[in-house]
Amino acid sequence: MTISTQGLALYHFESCPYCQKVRRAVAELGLDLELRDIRKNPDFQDEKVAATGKTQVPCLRIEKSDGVTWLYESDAVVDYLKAL
Ligand SMILES: N[C@@H](CCC(=O)N[C@@H](CS)C(=O)NCC(=O)O)C(=O)O
Repeated sequence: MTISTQGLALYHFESCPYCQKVRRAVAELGLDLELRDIRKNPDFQDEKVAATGKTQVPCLRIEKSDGVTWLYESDAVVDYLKAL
């Protein structure tokens, strides 16, 4: 059965080691997760900073029926994805 990643998006950039750690976990878990590269598309960074006030990546945007939350810290993001 495919694990649903609906409503999830990972804000990251290629050379960031913490982002690499999360992307590796995504690959190991076989998740089809939307990736939003903040360097290739600065609009992604702008919307994240507007929402959270933070420039840090990686960050997982979690959209559910009751709203949007932003999860920082690579270990926390990996734990969240493992628990899906
Ligand atoms: N403890 C954080 C460290 C993340 C981190 O240092 N990210 C760097 C890029 S590799 C960053 O976003 N630096 C810019 C900033 O913090 O605004 C994690 O594990 O996610």
